[in-house]
Amino acid sequence: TKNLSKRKWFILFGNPAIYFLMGTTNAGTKEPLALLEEALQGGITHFQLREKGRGALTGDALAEFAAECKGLCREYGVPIFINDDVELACTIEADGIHIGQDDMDCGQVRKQIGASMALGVSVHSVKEANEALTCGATYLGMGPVFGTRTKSDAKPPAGVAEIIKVKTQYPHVPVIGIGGIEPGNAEMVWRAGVSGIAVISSIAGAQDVAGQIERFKQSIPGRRVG
Ligand code: TZP
Ligand code: MG
Repeated sequence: TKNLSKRKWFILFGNPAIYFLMGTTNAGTKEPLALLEEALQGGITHFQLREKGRGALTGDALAEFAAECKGLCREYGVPIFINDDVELACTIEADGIHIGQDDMDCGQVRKQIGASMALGVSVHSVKEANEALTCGATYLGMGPVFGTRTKSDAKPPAGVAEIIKVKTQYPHVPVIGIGGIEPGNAEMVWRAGVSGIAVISSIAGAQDVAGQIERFKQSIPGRRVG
């Protein structure tokens, strides 16, 4: 299958992104692939496989699950990113990889993945943004904006102040807000200038996944209709 990022016309963050992150441990009582498909049907625009925590898949089981996630994402034309696992990202020919500050050096990652795979880097300041962009980041993740219970080692809630600073310094760089984002608090994140919002629990834990994604879409300023 084709690597979406190799297509010249492919713009990674052209429209406001509803970027869903999930691993098998976020699926609750649902079957993880069924949850992903519900989210794809509901209209997520980006997907990141973030397989973490107690009972997380490893090895062949993880590679198999990742390949299944990619297959589903392809059916819906949604790019798939792999959290913090260069080897896995390359094995399944993911569209991108996402790393944090405590993960591999981003220059090293860019070298290993080559030019055509997208590279997302989590940053918390203009300084970290500058470093990430220097080593070839495609987009930046920033958060946690609000309190989150999903990431055990998350920093304290940062609000949107640093997002605004980074967007002021780098207006054309896509920034994705993350951390405790729900339909009811998403508007201030959009207004900070993000290209998208990244969500785990508010989508993975929703009764009506498609309905929740629709509520996120309605939270985009100026997109309250249609
Ligand atoms: N990075 C910063 S906060 C976070 C990550 C991966 C977790 C986001 O999960 P939720 O459930 O949307 O708060
Ligand atoms: Mg990480």
